Amino acid sequence: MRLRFAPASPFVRKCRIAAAILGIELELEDCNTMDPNDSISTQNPLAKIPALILDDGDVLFDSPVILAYLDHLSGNKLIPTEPKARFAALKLEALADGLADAALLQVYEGRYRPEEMKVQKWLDMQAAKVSRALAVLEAQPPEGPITNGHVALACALGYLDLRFGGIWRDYHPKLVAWLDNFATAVPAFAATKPPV
Ligand SMILES: N[C@@H](CCC(=O)N[C@@H](CS)C(=O)NCC(=O)O)C(=O)O
Repeated sequence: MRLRFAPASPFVRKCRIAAAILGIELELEDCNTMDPNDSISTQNPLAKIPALILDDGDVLFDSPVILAYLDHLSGNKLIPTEPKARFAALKLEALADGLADAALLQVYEGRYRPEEMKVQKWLDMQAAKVSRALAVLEAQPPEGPITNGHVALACALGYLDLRFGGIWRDYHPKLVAWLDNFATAVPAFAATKPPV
């Protein structure tokens, strides 16, 4: 299986870490989502990564679907099957992905819009989503065995470290400790750290 990949993507990182936890090998294939000629736009009409190219040529996206597929292949070791735990893990994954999305949109605003066209109100709205999500997670950091939600949260926090200078660390000591514990338990977190 080939994963369309870019080193800084928190969503690609989720898939790589999940695969490592589950003992599944993924081939990485570079992708440039900004290049209209990159085959990603035929593999995924949304032209987003990650996209997982299966051996039969079928393509899976987005990252929650890929994690669910990898988990299915490995006999459900990452996403709990018991309903209460399952929906808690899926909800945590959605919250962490949403946090990463709101962070990513702020980065894209800087990357794609000329300075004079920036809309501060919209940037503030995205920053507020990140702040609220962090506050909720700091109040009650995830517990228990590692799930898809934990993997997503580690990658979202890693993205804040990469693109926002790790400022979140100054105000969220419990989450910092949580991420340290995750990194100790999951060597793939350090192994997939994006280059600065
Ligand atoms: N919900 C998607 C988000 C994927 C996403 O936003 N990927 C970014 C890279 S980190 C991307 O491909 N951006 C290109 C674009 O938005 O055109 C997922 O979980 O996979």
